[in-house]
Amino acid sequence: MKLYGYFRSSAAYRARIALNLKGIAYEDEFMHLRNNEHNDAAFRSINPQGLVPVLEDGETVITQSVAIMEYLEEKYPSPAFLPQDAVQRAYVRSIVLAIACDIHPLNNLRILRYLEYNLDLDQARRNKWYRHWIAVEFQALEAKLAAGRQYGKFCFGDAPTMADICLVPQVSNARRFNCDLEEYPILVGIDRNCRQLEAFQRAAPENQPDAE
Ligand SMILES: N[C@@H](CCC(=O)N[C@@H](CS)C(=O)NCC(=O)O)C(=O)O
Repeated sequence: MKLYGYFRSSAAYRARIALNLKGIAYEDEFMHLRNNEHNDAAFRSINPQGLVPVLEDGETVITQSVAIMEYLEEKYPSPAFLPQDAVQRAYVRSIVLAIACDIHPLNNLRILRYLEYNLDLDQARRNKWYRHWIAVEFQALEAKLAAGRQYGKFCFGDAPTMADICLVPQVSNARRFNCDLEEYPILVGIDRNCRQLEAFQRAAPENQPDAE
């Protein structure tokens, strides 16, 4: 398999963790987002959205990190990163989607660039925007996990699921933007537990060959 990614891309980070948890070897193809390589015609012909990650499995091309995770889970069911029970699966997916749909898109590179170049927001205001959306959704996620009482070492019980695969890259981004995480002891504790696993460590931005 081949993964188009970028060391700092949190969506590609999800795909790397998922591949590592499944024990699947893959080849990297790096798209330097800061240098706009993802907007080249060559990459747009692979993913018209011009976003990473993209997973190639033979002739199959899969865009969207959540679709990539679901594909890997279906094709390689063991070790599973979704629970067996339908209600529990829905619970894990609700955490996945809270992060992938309600946090990440607001703080993506193209959004931050739009704020900078089209709306003339300076760095301080862009950081305020970034930290605001992290705080809104991390508060909700912390409350959800506390109320759901289903977390253990990980978001759901004591084995990593897709929820953890999404949480760790988002916490990593929050740290990069100096978000205050003190209010989220459950999220921070789960992030710490995940980062002790080799699959998460190998996927970390600083451990990628294209890391700067
Ligand atoms: N919903 C997509 C999001 C993909 C995405 O936004 N990737 C970012 C990197 S984390 C990207 O390619 N950004 C390029 C840009 O914003 O210009 C997914 O989960 O795969």
